[in-house]
Amino acid sequence: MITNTELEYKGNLYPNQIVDYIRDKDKFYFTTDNGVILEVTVIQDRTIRFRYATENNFQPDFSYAIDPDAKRGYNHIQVLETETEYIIETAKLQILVDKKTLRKQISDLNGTIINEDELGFHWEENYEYGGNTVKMSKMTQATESFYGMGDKASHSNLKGKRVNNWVMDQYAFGKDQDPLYKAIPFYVGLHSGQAYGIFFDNSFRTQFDFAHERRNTTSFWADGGEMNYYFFYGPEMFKVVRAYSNITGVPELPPLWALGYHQSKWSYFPESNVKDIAKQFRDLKIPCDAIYLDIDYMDGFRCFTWDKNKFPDPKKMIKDLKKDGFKTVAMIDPGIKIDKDYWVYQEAMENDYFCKRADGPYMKGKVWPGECHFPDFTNPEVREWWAELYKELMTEIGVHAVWNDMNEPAVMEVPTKTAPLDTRHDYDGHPCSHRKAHNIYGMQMVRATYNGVKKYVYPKRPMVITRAAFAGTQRFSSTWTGDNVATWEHLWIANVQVQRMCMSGYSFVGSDIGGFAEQPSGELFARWVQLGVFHPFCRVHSSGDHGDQEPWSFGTEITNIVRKFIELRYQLLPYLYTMFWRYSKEGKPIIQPIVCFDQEDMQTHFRTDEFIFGEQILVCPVQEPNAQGRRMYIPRGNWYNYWNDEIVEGGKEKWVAAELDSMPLFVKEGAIVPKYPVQQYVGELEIEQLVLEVYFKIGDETSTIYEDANDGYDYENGKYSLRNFKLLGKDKELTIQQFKDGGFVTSYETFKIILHGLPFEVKCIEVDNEEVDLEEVWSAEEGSIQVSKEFTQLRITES
Ligand code: NBV
Repeated sequence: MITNTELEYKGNLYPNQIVDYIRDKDKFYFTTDNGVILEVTVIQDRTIRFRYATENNFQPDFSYAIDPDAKRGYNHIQVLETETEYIIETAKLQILVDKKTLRKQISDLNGTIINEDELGFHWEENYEYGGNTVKMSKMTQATESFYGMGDKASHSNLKGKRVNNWVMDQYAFGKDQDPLYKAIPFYVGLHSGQAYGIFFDNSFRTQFDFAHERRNTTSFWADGGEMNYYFFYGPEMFKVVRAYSNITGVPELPPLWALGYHQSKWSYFPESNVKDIAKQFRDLKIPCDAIYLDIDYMDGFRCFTWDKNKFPDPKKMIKDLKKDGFKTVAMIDPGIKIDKDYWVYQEAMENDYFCKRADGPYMKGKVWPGECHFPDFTNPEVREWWAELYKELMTEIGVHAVWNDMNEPAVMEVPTKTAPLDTRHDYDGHPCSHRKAHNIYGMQMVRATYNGVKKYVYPKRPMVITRAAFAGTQRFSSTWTGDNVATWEHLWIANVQVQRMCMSGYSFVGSDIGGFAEQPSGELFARWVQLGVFHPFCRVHSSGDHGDQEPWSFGTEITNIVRKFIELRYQLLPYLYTMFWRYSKEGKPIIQPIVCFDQEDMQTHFRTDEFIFGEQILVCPVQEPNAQGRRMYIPRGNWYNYWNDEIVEGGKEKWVAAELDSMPLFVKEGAIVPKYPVQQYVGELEIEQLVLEVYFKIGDETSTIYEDANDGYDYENGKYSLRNFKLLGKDKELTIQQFKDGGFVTSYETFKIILHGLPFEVKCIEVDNEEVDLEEVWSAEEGSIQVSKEFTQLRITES
């Protein structure tokens, strides 16, 4: 083994032997002879924080990523000391700290190594900027795979890759281009059937090397700050994501309209154009809930102003659109035009809210309005001011939601595309340069926006969208993947990015459907809509400098296909909403790559295309032109082909037919999938009956349906309806039990239960142990049963 002293010639410094150990309840401090302190905190049995100081000195403990409401608490901690190591044991893990090197080894309670330091912590002093480049290297375990890391446009399994986290405006980015718009320094590792996660909570530029430079090593490092990371143990992947979500937070439940289909373009103007687009949706009966106003609604791109030539009466326009069921979403950028006659500029100047350079002048950058200054959103007072700016926009003019763009921050005409690194930031009372604040700048902007929107749409729920993000931004805002391109490759990228974001704790995400730059063919557009309706955020957006990109822009055949899939999304809204509820409650990813669905099946570890929408629907987009179907991997278990009820056995690859008006879509056997009728927008119809699509299975399966008023906060006071169904299928019997919770009374009284794959003839139906008249409830033609929503047990038999 190479000793630490031998390694020092490379310019790196290493901890040496432990000379002091202190325990303070759930915290453990190990101090080395050369002044390194390792702080280990047991946050939960499966969540451990590791933090290192050099020169015996920790920096103030402050992070924007961490959710102040993160749950803490463990069942068990025990410490043992041997001649060579300290051993900290929790109810799930065992952490060994080597007395000579401070290296750690983490195992489960059976002794399986989950993660171990290779060289472990080391550092290099940064004489140019001060502080250290902090580094950590780990052993890569045999067959280890790596997932997560935000919006990387690369193969979902990052093994063999090196990635870089520096929030960047990347117009028309390409496959494998890095970095992109988001910095989420969190990954999930998987080996020996066990998953764990590491979140490196450091806002400087971070890099991760997943067995790229050296096959047996996985390492991560940052240009400054502390080596400060959280370790999460699964062993299931979704539990790792859940534990990470506990630490960095989850969003509140969005209003249901935010899950509808949204239409955007850069830009719809003037007012007549916006209204015309809205009218076409209704005339063509294509459901749509929101229309977006891009930067051109502003007066000379000044945020919080209106171009009165294009939009003479925005308040009335928004009101008219609302009558027709459309919400209006407006863009707000961070750059504030330098214009002494502009009130936002004046207020910021008077209060000294703009960022300054190290030597005193304001930071200046060119964006859409010309030269701009940029509010320092890392100053709490600036955030409060920014939140208040939304008052008029939301309460007076009536805008429903806000879209923050360019908040990396993007700056034009400079090679770095962003603010100079010496720009100063308050960082909530921990003054620093842009090197440290860059990655969280957009996050703090959208945090301020969220606070304003939330305050001014109250008692409704807020909806905010951001382009830039850091770990934890999911608490405040939904997001999209930025300026993609209308190519088939980008359809692949969008699919991978959204899955990856969901595995990075950021589930409220979608891509610009159809592509932002360039013009899609009708076929590409249709295939992208098919994917997009299964993404948590579903919006068509395009740069508008080419042809149109509305559902009807590509001829009747495409319009009909697009309508069919948007209608399917609206039917599946109660299913999707339930997933959002689960996500916002416990951080479970809304979309799971199939490796997360079945991590024990090695065949899933390198798949990119197939994913599970929620927990029970398998989706696989067609990503090539002229396809009549595709090969795909069906995860283990039995699945119903959604379109024809054919049952397929998983655990193998299969060719699945999918002409342009179809796509590979499967439902897990045993699932109960709720459906609403097609509506042109959320709330258009009062739901008179809830359809339950029941997919028969021999054996049992549970399904959940969450509903509430679709907006507002009554659900927090118990006004929700939670139904847990337990399905139990036998040769000649199907039983469905219902367990209800919550005080919300749904508008419908009955369920229409549609039975799929029932292997016997329905001869007898019992509701709560009483036989009912078949003629009254059963339609043999449709294979459906009408039954009161109150039942607790439904039994269907052949005799
Ligand atoms: O505001 C214009 C666009 C917007 O449409 C897009 O969605 C953003 O990602 N914005 C970028 C600025 C211009 C990009 C070339």
